[in-house]
Amino acid sequence: MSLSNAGTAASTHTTRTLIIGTGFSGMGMAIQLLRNKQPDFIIIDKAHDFGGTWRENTYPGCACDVPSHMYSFSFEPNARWTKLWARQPEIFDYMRAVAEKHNLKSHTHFGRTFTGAAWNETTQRWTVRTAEGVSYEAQYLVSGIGGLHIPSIPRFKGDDTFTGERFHSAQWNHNVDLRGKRVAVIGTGASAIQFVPEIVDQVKELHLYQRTPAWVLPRTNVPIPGAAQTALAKVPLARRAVRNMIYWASESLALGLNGNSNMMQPIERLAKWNIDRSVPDPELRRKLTPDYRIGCKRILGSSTYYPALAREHSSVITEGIREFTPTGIIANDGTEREVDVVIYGTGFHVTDGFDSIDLTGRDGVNLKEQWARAGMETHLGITIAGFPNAFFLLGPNTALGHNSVVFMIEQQIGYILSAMKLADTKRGVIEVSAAAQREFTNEIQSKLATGVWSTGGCTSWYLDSQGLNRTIWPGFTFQYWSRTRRVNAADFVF
Ligand code: N01
Repeated sequence: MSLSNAGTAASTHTTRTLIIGTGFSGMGMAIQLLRNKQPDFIIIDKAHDFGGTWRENTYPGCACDVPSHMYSFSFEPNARWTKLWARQPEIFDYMRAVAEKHNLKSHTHFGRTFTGAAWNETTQRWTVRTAEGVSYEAQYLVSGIGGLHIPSIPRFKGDDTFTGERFHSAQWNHNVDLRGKRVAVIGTGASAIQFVPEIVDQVKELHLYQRTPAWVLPRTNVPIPGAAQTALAKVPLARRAVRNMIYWASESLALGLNGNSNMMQPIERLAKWNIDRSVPDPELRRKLTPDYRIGCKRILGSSTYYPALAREHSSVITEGIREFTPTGIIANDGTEREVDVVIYGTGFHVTDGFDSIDLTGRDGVNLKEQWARAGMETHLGITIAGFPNAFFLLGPNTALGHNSVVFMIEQQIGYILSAMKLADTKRGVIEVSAAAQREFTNEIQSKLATGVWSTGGCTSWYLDSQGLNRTIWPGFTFQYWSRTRRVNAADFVF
């Protein structure tokens, strides 16, 4: 991709709106700015293509675990999804096609790594810095950095002495040929359960180091026949009906997640049945059966994960990792397994991932320090007191355990556009009040205290270091829609 419009080192660009990231968030924001006749914006991205997480994650089997007719822009439907849960290459292609259709490339500076931004009281603008030395002056700053982009690679004693290959699922090393290799996988989250069944046939031995078993519902990824795709392409009403059906089916899960965890019992029974039918060995079944309520961690879906682990050459190790050696891994029970490759399916820095945003707001207040002192408080996950004209897409407490985050992103984009419009009727500056932010945070945290994430008996990456859930929206997504469809001027100071 061209860098021709990205400027040279040490240059400064001035723009009305600076968007960080070219994933669903950044692209969606950009397209809506265009549709609202506000073309004065620049998107920056560290990489050289659109797609965000769908550009970065290329591991075998990488797919969306939300049906794609829902996990796509409502204003850019794709009748041609070939599978109910599209795989990464298809989603990546969709995003690139959407970017091309809206000519986003002409607004995008690729190869620009956001390092921080500071609010300038004098100019009432954000000064945005990049690692490459190019800077930007912008009235509005919109973060579309996503929640899951900094791989978390745990350290183990001796790991740097390991002489084989090691890589994280989000940084898959496609140069490593796994055929005939002894492979260790660490982690049992959404990524691992997708790539384990894909590699099991290639490898000589597969050793899965499991700290906590996941609840996994049966799921067969059905292809969408060509005739159905054509019908969906021809009949927009049918497309909308499919989307609505998926939406409401997913929403029903929020009933159990949000409060009455008894409602999760039938789903838990289905997941238990999935283990029982797939794993004949009682000892392996015991290892794979979680002891916490389903939904406490993200619910996974696969009909191939358990059969992969039940294979002769697979083993599930639950004793924990004591240390690495140059040729393998020693578990806490002292058993050493020699391996050629270690794959980390160990997830991402999530609540601490926001630490990477070095943002300095009014009076020199640093966001990271403010959050360390007072907790990750925001208003609707979008705005933060003390940080005027800065907006966050998929900010704290707006990720989902039950439906499509693209839906949340679209509501947030609408809200941001309204907030900008409101600011323009004032002095061009808008800042949420500390009172509105406090009220929202208290409300969310009291709701979360009774949800399955807090009462389900597990720990998860939804929780921050103080055990508070700073990740999930504790409600139906239509409640979020209702909360964000209008900007309440009383929540802001101007
Ligand atoms: O990561 P995870 P992921 N020693 O954090 C284990 C999204 N996603 O990449 O459960 C040993 O879920 C950890 O163990 P435990 C989706 O939102 C979406 O799989 O903490 N093990 C866990 O088993 C998803 O939720 C799609 O005890 C260690 C695993 O590593 C999110 O990405 C597809 C460890 C990490 O699981 C993250 O999923 C894929 C240690 N020190 C992913 N540290 C879609 O389809 C961690 N673990 C949209």
